[in-house]
Amino acid sequence: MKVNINGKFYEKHEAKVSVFDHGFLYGDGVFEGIRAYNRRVFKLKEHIERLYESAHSIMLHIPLRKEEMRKAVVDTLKKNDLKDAYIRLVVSRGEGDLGLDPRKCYGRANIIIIADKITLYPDKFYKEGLKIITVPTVRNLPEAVNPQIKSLNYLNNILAKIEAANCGYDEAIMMDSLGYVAECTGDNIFIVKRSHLYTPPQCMGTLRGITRDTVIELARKSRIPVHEHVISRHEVFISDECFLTGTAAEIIPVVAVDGRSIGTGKPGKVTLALMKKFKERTRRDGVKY
Ligand code: PXG
Repeated sequence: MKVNINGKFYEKHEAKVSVFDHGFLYGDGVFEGIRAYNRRVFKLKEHIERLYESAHSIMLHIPLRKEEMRKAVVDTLKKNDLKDAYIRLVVSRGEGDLGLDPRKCYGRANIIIIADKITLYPDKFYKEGLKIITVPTVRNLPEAVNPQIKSLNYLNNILAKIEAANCGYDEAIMMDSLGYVAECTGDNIFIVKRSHLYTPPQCMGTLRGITRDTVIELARKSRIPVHEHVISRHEVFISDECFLTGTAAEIIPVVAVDGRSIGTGKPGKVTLALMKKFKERTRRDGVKY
């Protein structure tokens, strides 16, 4: 595996950044998780756009133009000769001193691009569905660290993941500070009720996921009404179907939440239809390399 650090390629064991990098010391930086299917990078433009928005929000200057960043991602895929891949693009504040003041980061941002393969969940869960729970850790408040910023500080989500794992579950639903459903630790959430699709609005504690946007578009094209609306735990329990979306997980059915079975307890019709459409879309669209 060849890892791209600031435009140079390194073998996996030699791909290193300084322990004084503020990404390591403070989680000061931003990232994206991107997928490539069949030698096409899916939604590359959207991921790069979101990366630069996250960076702008935390006042992190990325020393590359967006086109150069897109090219760097494509070059890394070519270098690794991967047909299907998961790309982790990280931009950290760079090296500084031991204080958290980013003005003391004398170097420039570090840009790291790793291209690898991942399957997040075993195939079984895509066929049979996931059983998940809600957890006590509340999603970051937008007024604190806005969940729209894909920052290197993922402790909020990791704490929720730990709580799920402690109870024997692989994924957790996080609520916002008002007690409504926000999202999962690395995925957005959808429910289906009477053939309408619902997902929490992005204003409270929800990342505007690129897979989420794709699913909304696919659903609308299939004439399924979509509502971005607050969802309570009760509404999840009584939904006909539930599924999660994310670049890593793609679309994964949920068949139980907090011990309540969802719908028939099996992946639902709407979910399966959207999974099929999503698969077709990922094979067809994207920047060729
Ligand atoms: N919510 C959160 C909090 C995320 O981190 C998503 C939703 C889905 O967004 P996209 O744009 O990918 O559809 C994400 C992004 C992992 C992992 O290993 C997943 C993400 C980020 C980092 C790691 O599961 N997903």
